[in-house]
Amino acid sequence: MVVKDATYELTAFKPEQYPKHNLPEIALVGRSNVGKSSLINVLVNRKNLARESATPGKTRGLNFYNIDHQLYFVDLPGYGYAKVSKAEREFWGRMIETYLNTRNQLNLIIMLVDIRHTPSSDDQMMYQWIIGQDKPNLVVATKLDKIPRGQIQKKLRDIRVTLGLGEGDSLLPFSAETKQGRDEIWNQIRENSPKPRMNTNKRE
Ligand SMILES: Nc1nc2c(ncn2[C@@H]2O[C@H](COP(=O)(O)OP(=O)(O)O)[C@@H](O)[C@H]2O)c(=O)[nH]1
Ligand SMILES: [Mg+2]
Repeated sequence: MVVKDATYELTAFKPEQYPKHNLPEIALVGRSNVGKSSLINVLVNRKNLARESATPGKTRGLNFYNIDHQLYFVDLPGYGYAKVSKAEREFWGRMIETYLNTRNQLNLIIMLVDIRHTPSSDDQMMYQWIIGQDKPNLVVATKLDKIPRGQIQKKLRDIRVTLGLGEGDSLLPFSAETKQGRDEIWNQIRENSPKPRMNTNKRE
């Protein structure tokens, strides 16, 4: 996938602020620091489009990125960051929930977990909530480069079991360092995109 033009468009906190368009949106959810911004940067081949933050919890609103006027990535605030007040956590929770619940253009929810760790109770809750939505989803296990090759299958199994993924549910390992998994993620995004209207009279 070659991306020509990827631009940060806006940060929204409430629905009135979401960008107005009819393009498909792909949302990224996961704990702070799991690698959401890094994943966006690798997918669009930019070093620093989505700011990779060394300070967890920094991304506070919903960040919308316009990709070639074809689709949007929506970087959602990371959950599970301990050093914020309960009120702020609840505000984030509602902001994420409102978006995921009400956004018609939302086409695919990508949930990120760190391949090194068993998914937390926050991750488990999030995934249960996601599968309760009637939208396609994909789980990506990030930071693949940080574990020895021999452990990959065991870690992926652990994630599958802990989150309760079914046979048909996709789990893709990914590394922002080596870019391994990039093409597979794009394939999933493509498979879940609305089919363009074909300019042909042929019947299926
Ligand atoms: N080694 C390695 N580091 C990563 C990977 N993905 C993210 N990171 C690092 O993890 C930290 C958090 O990443 P970031 O993308 O900001 O996470 P976010 O909070 O979910 O947006 C940064 O220091 C990244 O460089 C990866 O696949 N491999
Ligand atoms: Mg981020």
